[in-house]
Order: sequence, then structure tokens, then C-alpha cells
Amino acid sequence: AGIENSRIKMRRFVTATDASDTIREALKRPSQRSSDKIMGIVKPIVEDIQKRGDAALLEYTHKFEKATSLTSPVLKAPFPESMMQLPPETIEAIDVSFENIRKFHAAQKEEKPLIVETMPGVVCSRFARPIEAVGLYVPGGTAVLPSTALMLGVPAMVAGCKKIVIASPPRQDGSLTPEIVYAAHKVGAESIVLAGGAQAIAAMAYGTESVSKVDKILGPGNQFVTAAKMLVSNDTTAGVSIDMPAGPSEVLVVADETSNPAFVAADLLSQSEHGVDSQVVCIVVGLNDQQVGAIEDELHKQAMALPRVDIVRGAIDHSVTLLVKDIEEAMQLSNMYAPEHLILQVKDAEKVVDIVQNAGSVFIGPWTPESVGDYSAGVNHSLPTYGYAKQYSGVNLGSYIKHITSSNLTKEGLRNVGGAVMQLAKVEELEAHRRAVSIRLDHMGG
Ligand code: HSO
Ligand code: ZN
Repeated sequence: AGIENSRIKMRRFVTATDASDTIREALKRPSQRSSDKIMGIVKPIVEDIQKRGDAALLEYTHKFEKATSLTSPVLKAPFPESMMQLPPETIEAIDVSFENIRKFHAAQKEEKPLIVETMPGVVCSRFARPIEAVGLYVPGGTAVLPSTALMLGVPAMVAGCKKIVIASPPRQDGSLTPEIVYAAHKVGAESIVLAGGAQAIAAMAYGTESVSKVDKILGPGNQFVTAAKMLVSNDTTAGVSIDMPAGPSEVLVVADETSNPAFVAADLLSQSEHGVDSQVVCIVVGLNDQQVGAIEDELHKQAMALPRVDIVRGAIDHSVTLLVKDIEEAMQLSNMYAPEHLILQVKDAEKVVDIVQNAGSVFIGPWTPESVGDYSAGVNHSLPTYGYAKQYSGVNLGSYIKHITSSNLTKEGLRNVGGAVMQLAKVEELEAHRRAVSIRLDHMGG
């Protein structure tokens, strides 16, 4: 049998017998191409866009997307109906998902400003304002992902961002996927930039003749997109921030004797089909060889029936099954790995959530496949990968909002806090600071 028929199987480790270094090594992410090399490719592209604007942007799209017929890099709203022709069942699916995502993100709104009187007459407050202009990157590549347009666009709309720009690489004929245009229309995007890669990121960061400059860029992408996001966010002349560094998709499934092997395998596969660089981890709690074998059999059988079996094979090649003794050990390893998606198919799954320390998004119990979160449940699918779940949140309403604080003192307040201010100003030898208080206290007299 050729490679096409060979068994699709994850490497298997047993924590009771394999050394902890071996386990740690097995849980390493597949290495990314060196970022120096990527930066070397990305930097000239970013600089070219800065220098030559639209002309350069179009050239790159002609070159990389092969969309040589494209004559303008931007499509402005209102988008023509003809570009959103979709079967009714797709419209319905987008509408249902849109509404759930909208509800969940609207609930994240802070109703009123935070106000605290720290001392009598000293009132501090904090209030939220939407980021004015955001650029949302919707990747092309081996799969078109209109769901990403919703995940990035709906919270921007809910937050009240004034200008929403969506960038996505066009197809070879220069057209856009109608699902993306429909999603852009629903979230109220002002324009769609028909470009991908570093060139799209640079265009939104600096602006061109026809692309609006944005304040923040969000969205996943390949290594070129990620490198470009890092580059522009480090350039103080661009004045742009980004959501988080993005890497290949991942899932970690925790299973035990109560889980259905077919469900476990299906969840592992749904993440494996994203790309050959995706990684999936299956931690099985207290199962014997035969029970683990049942999951492995299902994985192979279901994988062989998938249209994207070749991609799955690539991902499974660097994926692992870990056999552990109890749920505590499973969660220790999961927290160390910090998966983008964590699926708990174990008994008392809800209780296990209490010991989740690092994960992008958690899927609880046998009836919660990760795909519901990818599309329609309402949670966001733009999540920290590559272990960044240790310090980053996934995209949420807060990603589109910044906070402003304010202080408001009465005479009494300044009398109460003035002493501390003047003393610290004295310590720092900043006399003008001290006098800004004393001049007022003198004015009050006494
Ligand atoms: N699981 C992906 C998101 C996605 N899945 C889009 C399907 N379409 C990254 O979290
Ligand atoms: Zn997915």
C-alpha cells in the first residue's frame, strides 16, 4: 500500500512510563519557519506599499493572487447585490450565526462608567470608547473563511467602531467570495480591500490613495500576515496596534471512559483539516490500550473518508495522544500546553472547567463539538494559539474598545490628597508639579 493508504495515527505517549522531558518534547508546537527569513520577505513589501500605495498593492495582488484583471484594490460600500448572491440556506446560516455572535458580544458591553471616590472629594472614573477605525483581515488560502469575517466584524459593529475595513485576498478572477461580501454588508463595513498577505496589512496600517488607514488590525493569517502585523505595530510612525500573534490552529481533547470514541476522533479531525501545520492533542484519562485503540481506529476510519485527508495526514503527523492516570494530571498538561481550543469530553466536564488555567476557548461535554464555536454558538473563534493562551484572550468586545480615565476633585478633595502629591513631587524634585497644587491651596486660604 502507498502512503495514501497508510494508517493515519497520532504518536502515543504514556506519562507513567515515558520521561517527562519526552512528554514535554512531544507537546512542542511544530516549529515555524524562522521569523528572520519571513521578515526579510515581508519588510520590502511593507515599505513598497508605504511608498507606492495603490499601484504597489495592485501589483502584489496580480502577482500573488494571480488576479491580473483586477483594476481597483478597494470595493466601497454599499456593496452591489450581485456580489452577494447566495443560496437561501447560506443566508439563513449566516443570519443565525450573526445573531448569536451579536448577542454574546453585546452582553460584554459595560453599561455604565466605573466611578470610585477614593477619598472624600476625589472622584476617579473610567469609561469606554470604541476604537474609531479597525482593519479586519480575513484569510484566503486553502479554505475561504467567511465565518472569520463575522467573528471579527460583529464585535466591531457592536462596539460601535466608526469605520470597519475588511481585507481579504480576491480569487484568481478578481472576485470576492459572496459570503464575505454579505458578512461585510451585515456588519456595516465601509470597504473591502481586495488584497491578502503583508501587502493588505501594510495598506491598512499606513493607508493608500484608496485604502483607509486604521487604528487597529485584527485577524488571523499565515506567517507573512503575522510578521507584517508585528512589523507595523512596532513602527511608531504607523500608529497602529494589533490583536495578537497568530499561529496554526490547535485543539486539545480530554477524554475518559465516558466519552464516545467516534466523537473524540471527529473533534480531533475537525481541527486537523485546517492545515498541515495544525496540531491536535488527545489526552486520555485512565483508558487501557484497547480503549485508546478504539479512538485511533475511529480517527483513521473517519479521516480516510474526508475530502481534505491529505491535509489531515500532515497535521496528524505531528500530533500526539497522551495516556495519563487522572483528570488532575490531564489538566496539568493541558494548562502547560495552553491550547487554543480545549474540549472536555469527560465525566463532570463542567466541574473540570474550574481547573482550566490556560485555554483560548473551552467546549464542555459530549454535545459541544468545537465546530459550534467556529461558526454559530456565539463565542469568538479568533483565539490565541501557540501557547499564547497563557497571556492573551481571544477576540472579544474589549478588543475593539479602549478605556479613558478621568479625575474630578472638589476643593475638599484637593485639600485631602494635596499633601501626598506635594510630598511625592518634592521627592522627585519636580517643583512645578508641587506648585500646581500649592498655588490652589494658597488660593483657598488656610
Ligand atoms: N477553528 C478555526 C476557525 C474556523 N474554523 C473557521 C472553521 N472556519 C480557528 O480557531
Ligand atoms: Zn475550525
